[in-house]
Amino acid sequence: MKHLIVGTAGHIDHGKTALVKALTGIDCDTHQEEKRRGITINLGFAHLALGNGMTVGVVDVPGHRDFVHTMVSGSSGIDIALLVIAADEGIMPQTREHLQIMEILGIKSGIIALNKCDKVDATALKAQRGSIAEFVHNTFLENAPVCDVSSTMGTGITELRATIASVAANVQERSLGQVFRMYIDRIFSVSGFGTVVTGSVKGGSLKVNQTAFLLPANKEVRVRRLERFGEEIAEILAGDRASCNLVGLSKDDFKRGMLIADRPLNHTKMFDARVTLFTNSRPLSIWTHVILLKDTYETQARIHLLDADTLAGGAAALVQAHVDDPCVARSGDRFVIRSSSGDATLGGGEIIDASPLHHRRRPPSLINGLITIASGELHKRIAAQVQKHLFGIRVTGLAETLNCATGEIEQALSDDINNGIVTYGPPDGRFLISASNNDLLVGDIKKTIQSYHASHPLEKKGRTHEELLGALGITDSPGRETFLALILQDLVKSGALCKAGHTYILPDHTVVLSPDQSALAAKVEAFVAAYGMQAPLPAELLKKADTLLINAPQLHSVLKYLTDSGVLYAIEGTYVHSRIVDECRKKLVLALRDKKEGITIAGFRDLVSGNRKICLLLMAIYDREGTTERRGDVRVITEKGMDRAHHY
Ligand SMILES: Nc1nc2c(ncn2[C@@H]2O[C@H](COP(=O)(O)OP(=O)(O)O)[C@@H](O)[C@H]2O)c(=O)[nH]1
Ligand SMILES: [Mg+2]
Repeated sequence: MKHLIVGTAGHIDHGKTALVKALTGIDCDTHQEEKRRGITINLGFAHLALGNGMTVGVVDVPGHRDFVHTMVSGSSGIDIALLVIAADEGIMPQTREHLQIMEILGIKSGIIALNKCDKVDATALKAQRGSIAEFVHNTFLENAPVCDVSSTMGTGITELRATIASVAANVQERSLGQVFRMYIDRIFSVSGFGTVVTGSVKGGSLKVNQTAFLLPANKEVRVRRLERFGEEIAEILAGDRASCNLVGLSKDDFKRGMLIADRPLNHTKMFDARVTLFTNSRPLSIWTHVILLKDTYETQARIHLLDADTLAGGAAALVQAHVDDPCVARSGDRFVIRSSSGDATLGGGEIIDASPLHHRRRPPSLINGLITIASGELHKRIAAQVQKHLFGIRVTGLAETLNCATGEIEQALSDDINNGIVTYGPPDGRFLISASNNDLLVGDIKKTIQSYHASHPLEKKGRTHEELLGALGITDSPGRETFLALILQDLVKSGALCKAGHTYILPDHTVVLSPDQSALAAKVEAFVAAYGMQAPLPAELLKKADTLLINAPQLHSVLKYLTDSGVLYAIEGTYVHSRIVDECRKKLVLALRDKKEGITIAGFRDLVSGNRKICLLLMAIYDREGTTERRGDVRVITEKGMDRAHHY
């Protein structure tokens, strides 16, 4: 069964409420004031069995010009428009206004009910049909069926119901893969139950006992009970008129215009959109104060024209809307703008980007980007969003931004392999980055490592993951660490990078000494070796180097090289030649093999005939490499040390 909502529209007194009653038996004008004044003020709700097993929700809206904002909030969630035109009066101001609004809201299907047929003769009826055909030309109702009815007499009601059924059969349902969103249109308390809110489900689904969120405050609630068409139900779906009994908050926390979602969502104070003005609208200047209506939400807003300096009636422009009250918006959402005094509907549009940067200037690149997104199919919108993220975006985050399911994104990516997007990671944690940003990022990674190699030519190692994060300036979010790890993994796999210990190096990085450097290395080595058991202090080394015309950086890189390649040992800033370390180790290990109680520093000094300082350094080296272990005042041999002893 499809889940769809039919909504009325049309001028006041043309019989919308009477027609809903004739179709459903439900009187939507239930309020005292509505009864007294004989007009609809609030939204009315009913449900209509179509006779084919299918039931649709019905929203009845007011036709009075003072309640256009109520009409917009009711019409925002509907799938099929039921435009009611009284045969005796014909097309009137709110007939026009409501049609324009429904066009702007993106409603695609509808039916025209030519009501009060009992009041006119056949000739007048024919004339009305002629003017209606002209009126709906070039609108979504151009090919809509026109049904002659009389709500009070009951004429044509059966035929109208059958027409609604056949139109409903051709309407595409809303997506269930989306985030669950329901904008609140009514709030009430039911004694013993708590707060109940109602609305039209815009997308996704919600189950009983699930956790939901009241937005934009992002407050958590539990779903205790759900109803559709007045009957309890376990799950509500996109396209349902539903009521939700929610626990966890008080009734005062809820306001019309807020929304219930199945996850926390960001709200925004601005979005980019394409706005179209009604043909009869007054023009907009570059900045215009308006009232902005989106679903059941209403706010003061300023509209900033991006690709035009003024906008005339009937024309369209790209805009950035700045709203006074936080708004939960998704790309593709529709909205209506009215004059700031609320006396005229100006037009409306579709949100292109719900998380834009603040556009103070309006460069052509910005405009072109927006045009691409606005006109584009899903893969173009994906490409445009992904391009904004220099360091990639998670597929889940992208799905939320684009208001679609992750599966739809995966599908769009596999449909079009050449759309310039590179993906990293497993499906559930996939990151997307544009090919051009990926090239830049990979280039930056290589450059960072390259420049490290260049400034440390005698070092075998490169840069660690953490050092790269810092060097690339991507330290601000934990997700990006994962992203960089995935890229590095990929680069190692493809051979673009290699690992050296915990660091990443370029594959062609080798430490090759030039003849000059070799000569230098030989000099420094000989010089350290000459000290024998007198380990040179760093300052002494520098002084000696100076006399050999070796500067400090040269000395350091050569020392690093000699240490990396095992010729020298570096400990506590002091260098000891490996020959000394090896000779003394042999003596120590052989002595300790038969001396399980261990050896003191004094004993070690006697063994190797060295000064106290070098003996302390050597013992530190043997401890570090695991040959010996300190036990109070003595060093004992370890298992690893015993292994070594066997080789001597
Ligand atoms: N003669 C006649 N009167 C109708 C018909 N439909 C509605 N009316 C009357 O027109 C008035 C306005 O109807 P209502 O449903 O409140 O109009 P709405 O403002 O469009 O909701 C009421 O007095 C109805 O009884 C009809 O088909 N024939
Ligand atoms: Mg009414």
